[in-house]
Amino acid sequence: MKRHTLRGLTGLALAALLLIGLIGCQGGGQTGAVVSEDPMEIARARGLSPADVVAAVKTYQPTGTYDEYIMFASGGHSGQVLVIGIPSMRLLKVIGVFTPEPWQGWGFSKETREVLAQGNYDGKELTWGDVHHPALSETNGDYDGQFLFVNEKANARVAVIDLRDFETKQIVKNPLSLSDHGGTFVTPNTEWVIEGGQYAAPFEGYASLDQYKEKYRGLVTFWKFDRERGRIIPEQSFALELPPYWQDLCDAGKQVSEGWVFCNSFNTEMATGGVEKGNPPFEAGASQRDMDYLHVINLRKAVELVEAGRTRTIKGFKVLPLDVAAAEGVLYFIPEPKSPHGVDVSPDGNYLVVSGKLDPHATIYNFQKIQDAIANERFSGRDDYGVPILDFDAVVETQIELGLGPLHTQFDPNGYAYTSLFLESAVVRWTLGGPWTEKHGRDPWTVVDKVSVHYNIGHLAVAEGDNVNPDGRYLVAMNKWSVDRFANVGPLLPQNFQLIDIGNPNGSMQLLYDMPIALGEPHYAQIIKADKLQPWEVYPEVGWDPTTQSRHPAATRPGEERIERRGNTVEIWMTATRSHFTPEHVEVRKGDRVIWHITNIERARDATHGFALPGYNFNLSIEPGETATIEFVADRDGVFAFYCTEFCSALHLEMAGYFLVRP
Ligand code: RUQ
Ligand code: CUA
Repeated sequence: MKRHTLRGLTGLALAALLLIGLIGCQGGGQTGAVVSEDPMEIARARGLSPADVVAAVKTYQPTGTYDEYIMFASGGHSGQVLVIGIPSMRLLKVIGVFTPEPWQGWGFSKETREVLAQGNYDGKELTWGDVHHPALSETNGDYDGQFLFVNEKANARVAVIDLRDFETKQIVKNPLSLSDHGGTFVTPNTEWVIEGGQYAAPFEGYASLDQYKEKYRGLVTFWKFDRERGRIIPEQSFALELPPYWQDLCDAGKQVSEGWVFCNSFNTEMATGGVEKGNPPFEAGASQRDMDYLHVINLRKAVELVEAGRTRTIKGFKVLPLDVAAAEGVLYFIPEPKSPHGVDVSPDGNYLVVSGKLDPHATIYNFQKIQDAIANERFSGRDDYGVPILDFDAVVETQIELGLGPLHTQFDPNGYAYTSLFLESAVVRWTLGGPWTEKHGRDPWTVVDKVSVHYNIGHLAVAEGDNVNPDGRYLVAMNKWSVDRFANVGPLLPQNFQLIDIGNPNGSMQLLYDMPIALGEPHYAQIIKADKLQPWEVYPEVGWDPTTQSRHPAATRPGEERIERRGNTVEIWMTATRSHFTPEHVEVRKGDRVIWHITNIERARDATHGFALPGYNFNLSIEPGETATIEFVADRDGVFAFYCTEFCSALHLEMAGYFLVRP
């Protein structure tokens, strides 16, 4: 197409355009018009370096071709989850999770409103979220592409997303804690979805800060997942009571360490702040000690004790008490330096990597040594709550100096680990030791490469980099600050995802692409091989309820449309297809209760219809086959035109009707 346009230009016009391009380039690298067909000439005109051209070629995804990987990223404050293609870094979907999402009608239909309401706090509706850590379901420690779990830190909630339709099916509100952070993580066969806590508080009611040590508690919650039903079963779930240290990130053991769970913590000082009262501020009070505690949890043992009835019930939820856990070998502590953030288990399950935010080292623990220390009771003491503390020297494998502010680590298949360096704004690549040494053939436990990122990286995600079979290939740096990377859009700046090529383990890492994230602070992401996902193209049958993944009781076939009145209730069974709703007139009396079902009877892919009812604050997205319901009291009289909100056909604007509310 472009070529035709070019042929149509006169030589003079072409020369003029080229000149504009070249002048523009001298003015700052970006040009409006580059008309050459010669890649090198275009690159020169746009001021691109050879590395830029390589990066462009590595990330460009021609129309109609698909990305090799899909990344599920937290949507941060938006309360949603982002679906991003890799390597193109194209945004494919925003999944409504903890907050209403108008385009998808998420939280507007009766069905989805009920799912959202599962996350209410004591009946109070919450309209934002602080989404942190997505976790793909696993089979034998490998992503299986069936479900995605994600936590919401501000209110300690966990959501279940079904990857057959990329929609949220369930939200559970943790009854015992208000905030969480160390979740979600799954056990290698997704029997348990793990939600670690964060800021300690009393499980129930009020207690003053003087009673912090006695009354405040931390916890980690094990949510039982029923894969058949695609739901968490709260009655079969339990929490493990922990000291009021601020538990942080967790990871599930895998392979040799399957059955164990590891969570790091900070504020083992049990500082309670109060800078205004002359106390040390939290950031100082919580950083006094050289060591905090890595929590080592024997999950199998915990489950045995829960099944043996050793729990207490608090607020209707099973809790395995701290004294039982400490006495029965469920819980051990390991000293970990200095306000650590995150613990990551190597793909073989042998090594645990912990980075201290205030320590340039990563500390690597050896799982077998931990087992030996437990068996031989190599304890250096117990904490104030009676939890045995394993002797640091007995369990540590090594420490490596990585750089400033190390945070999170992921892995590739070649025996390399990748750690984010927050203070240094870099990603560092280093070698694992032990059985991994022969894979990379280099010195074990050694830094081999570093690449700068922009700026203040938090998490990083490697393709399948936290499961038992990492792919490597790509790494995404999830940067908190973007500063000067994008056009100035005012004082609030987007975050910056940077795609990095890690495909050549013997060469250096290469920065490929910047993607601004403009709706919140994503924390974590996971990257799955795209062909592991097998989502539906349309719903399996006409009249489908996505919230139950089964036939909707109000499914309506063509010819079955009707309006029925029962006393003050008016119920409508409507169908939608290109380009009309049936019926088109709906008339009620003011004060009537209206129950309105709409079935999209289309079978064509992408033939989604919207349904807007202005004045009553409804918008629905009704995908092919779906039935959705709105329910409300017609408390305003007047005439309300309802219409389709997806430009579905040439006569889309005619896809409308009147809702008449008689006074
Ligand atoms: S976090 S930037 Cu909320 Cu996972 Cu470490
Ligand atoms: Cu249906 Cu527009």
